[in-house]
Amino acid sequence: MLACGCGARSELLVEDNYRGIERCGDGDVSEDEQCDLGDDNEDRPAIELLNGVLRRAVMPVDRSESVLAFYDYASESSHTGFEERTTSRMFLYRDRQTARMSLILHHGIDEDSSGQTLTHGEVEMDLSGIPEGAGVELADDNPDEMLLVGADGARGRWEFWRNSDGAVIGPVPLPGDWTIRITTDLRDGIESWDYVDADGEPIELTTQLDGVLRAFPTPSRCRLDCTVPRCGDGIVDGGEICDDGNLVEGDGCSPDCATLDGL
Ligand SMILES: [Ca+2]
Ligand SMILES: [Ca+2]
Ligand SMILES: [Ca+2]
Ligand SMILES: [Ca+2]
Repeated sequence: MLACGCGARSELLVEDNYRGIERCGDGDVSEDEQCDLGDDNEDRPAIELLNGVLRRAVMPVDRSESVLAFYDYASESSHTGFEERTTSRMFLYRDRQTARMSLILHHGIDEDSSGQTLTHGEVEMDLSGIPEGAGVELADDNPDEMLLVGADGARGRWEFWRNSDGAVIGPVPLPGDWTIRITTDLRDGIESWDYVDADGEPIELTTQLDGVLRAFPTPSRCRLDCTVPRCGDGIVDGGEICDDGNLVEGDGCSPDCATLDGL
């Protein structure tokens, strides 16, 4: 007769149920948890990106130059280095010298400087939740192609031949308390849409659903992994503008996570 071991296993399960299995999210703080607020645990990063089931913390691309210098509008095109021939890209950009942040959108690529040809492109975007005080800092190529509409909206209607089109909207505050929603229609030439994160890596998005960028002005009291947010833990939480994982000054992020110092 073969021993199945079933009896021993069910005895173990009964024992576990009897003891109760501790886990993050059950509202009890166990030894290996810093906190546990049960259903009130939440992640509140400084900025998050949502697109359907996608939900992740993101940060701006940081450079030590103004957003307009970085966009480098010439030859009727952007030259950020993130251009792709058949891709529409969006990302937050921050000038490290002033900590001023903007939203950059661009589609396609400049034929003159890249040698790549996209004969015709057409993209439409409708944005809502543009933060108060933000405006169109640059419209590539024509002011009519990116307009503020209504109380907090913006409308992009771009058509382009052998060059890129796009726009810069700003300033976008950080820390912030805003939710920018972007509806995208790739009408011709452009085939994909993505968000470029701080490290330059694109995150693929679907145009079937809105892309949403959201800023939290304060950290959560307890994260979903039962850790307590703090400055210096390497995670840029709501209310922080940086967190380099230390409390050292002069290395790019101040010990209170409120200033881009040094560098
Ligand atoms: Ca727990
Ligand atoms: Ca253009
Ligand atoms: Ca932190
Ligand atoms: Ca630091």
